Amino acid sequence: MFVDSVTLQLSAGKGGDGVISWRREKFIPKGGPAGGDGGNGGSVILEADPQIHSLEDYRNKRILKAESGRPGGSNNCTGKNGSDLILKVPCGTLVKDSVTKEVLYDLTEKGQQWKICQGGKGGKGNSRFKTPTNQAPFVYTKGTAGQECEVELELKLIADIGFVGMPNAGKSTLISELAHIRVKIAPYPFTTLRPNLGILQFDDYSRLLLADIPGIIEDAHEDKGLGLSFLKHIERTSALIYVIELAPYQDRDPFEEFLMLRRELEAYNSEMLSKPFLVAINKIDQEEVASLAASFRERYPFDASTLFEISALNGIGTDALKEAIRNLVPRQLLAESYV
Ligand SMILES: Nc1nc2c(ncn2[C@@H]2O[C@H](COP(=O)(O)OP(=O)(O)OP(=O)(O)O)[C@@H](O)[C@H]2O)c(=O)[nH]1
Ligand SMILES: [Mg+2]
Repeated sequence: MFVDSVTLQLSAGKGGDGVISWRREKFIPKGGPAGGDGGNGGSVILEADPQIHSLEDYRNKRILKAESGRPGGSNNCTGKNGSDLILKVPCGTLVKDSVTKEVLYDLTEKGQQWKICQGGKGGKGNSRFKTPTNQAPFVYTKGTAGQECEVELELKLIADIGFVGMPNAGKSTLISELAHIRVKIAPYPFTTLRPNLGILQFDDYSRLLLADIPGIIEDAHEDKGLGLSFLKHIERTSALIYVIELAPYQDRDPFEEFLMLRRELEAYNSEMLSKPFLVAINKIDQEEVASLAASFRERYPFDASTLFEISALNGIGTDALKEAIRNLVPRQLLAESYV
């Protein structure tokens, strides 16, 4: 199950209390205070882990607590510190205040950590309060409480290139061809129900991260089909590839579908339209599609060099597309955190 949003109540561990205790040894009368300090409470830490692709681990765990520190002991023994609770989350996890929805933190890099709740401090044992004038203090302090918070974690995947297209257009077939990964492909709409990530590798070993998301239909912005919520996973990409299906025996106009996709992207977030993009007209291997492709090309208002006729299934035209993808995204944006 793909989960990209969860609300969690987090609490750090409490500090252990200091104690009152006395040194008692046979030949040392009035041994003085010997109460140790409490241990510190464990903190709650979020860590971005590229091996994790969804927040599903947290779906059934709403309340998470780090360990508390142990109280101090006699003989000036300090209590054990509570262990930190490290919560692994996917790269691209935004931490938001659950009420105001303000973004508090963005975990983007592999291994990046954020201490979200600081553990409480251990209290002081009575040894600490010994002074020249008070050799036998009956004083200790309690450990302080750990920090607590309620936050919403929202995953917005970080990829270089996002695929956009109607259901059945061949997006998943294209990512499997370019990134050599196995994903679910089937001849019916809405096969893909969660984003697929794949690495496109070039001969010089540079690589780009591709994201295939579920298909989009007309009025998706009014929640038709699967709606537009999956677009958040390509919102942070540097560029887009529109995958358009040539469907020769159906009364469909691929160019109108391209315009529709752009309208839906605009309805979601108009900045999506300012990303660099390529268009891949797919399924060119079929008969009777030449006129559909030609008509698309004629009406295409953008630079002709951004338009590709491909067959994702048979690998026709995909090498040229791959080369164009490489030139589309500046090199420094290669998603190294996924390597
Ligand atoms: N003839 C032909 N069929 C293709 C080509 N690319 C994909 N298909 C077929 O089209 C169907 C849909 O392919 P998918 O890759 O699942 O399409 P999708 O865009 O991921 O679909 P959703 O996940 O439902 O949005 C499958 O039956 C594929 O085999 C192609 O280049 N030529
Ligand atoms: Mg798919």
